[in-house]
Amino acid sequence: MLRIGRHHSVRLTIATGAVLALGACGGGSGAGAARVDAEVAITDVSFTPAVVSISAGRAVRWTSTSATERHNILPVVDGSFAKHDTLIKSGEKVTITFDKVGDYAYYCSIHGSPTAGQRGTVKVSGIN
Ligand SMILES: [Cu+2]
Repeated sequence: MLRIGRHHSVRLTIATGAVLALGACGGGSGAGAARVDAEVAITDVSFTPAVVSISAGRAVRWTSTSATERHNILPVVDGSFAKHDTLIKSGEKVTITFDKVGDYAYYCSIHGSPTAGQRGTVKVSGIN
């Protein structure tokens, strides 16, 4: 006697879902850098202008016009924004994006401190 076995077909569903974790990129104007809303010159002993105002999600760009001195950009409240603690040379540009509303005081630790000397503030307001 010949018995015909039943064939159970098993479907294998192979999920090949590649999950791409995209870094948080400020939102807004396309991939990459956020729009620069304010420019600050880094001179030998100051940030000029010392106070700038931008909208949330936008960026501030610092440019060193300081021929020989080197500088950094440190938040007075550590962690309040992405600090730039490597020294900035003459002609170099640094762009930092600010995502949250608030007043962000900063300073250069070479020529200032949180309370004196080379300091500045970035005022970030909500988008209207
Ligand atoms: Cu400095």
